[in-house]
Amino acid sequence: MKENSKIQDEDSVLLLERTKKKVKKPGKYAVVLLNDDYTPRDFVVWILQTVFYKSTSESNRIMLEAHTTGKAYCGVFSLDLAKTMVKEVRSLADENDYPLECRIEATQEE
Ligand code: TYC
Repeated sequence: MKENSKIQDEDSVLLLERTKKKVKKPGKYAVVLLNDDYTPRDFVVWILQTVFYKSTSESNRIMLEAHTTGKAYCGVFSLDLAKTMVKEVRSLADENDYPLECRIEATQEE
């Protein structure tokens, strides 16, 4: 069927039928870890293992990337999960008096 094909209904009203429905894919949300000068490296590695379930070597790699470039991606999640992880990182950092920060970045995957 043609897109926007016109269909006449019983009441002779012309209806415009959209045949191609635009389906918006659910957004994906990246959690990004930010560098700072005070949080110990070991703590950042522990956060990556505990909150993001990363292996020791992957945790070290991500920590070093944030340390050297200023930020590093921890993964892509649903918005709910990304929010929960950011909250978890903040509360663990607060409990330990570290200024470790992370944020959510919206991505739109094809
Ligand atoms: N830059 C910190 C230090 O030298 C370590 C660190 C790494 C902190 C990564 C935050 O996201 C971070 N102690």
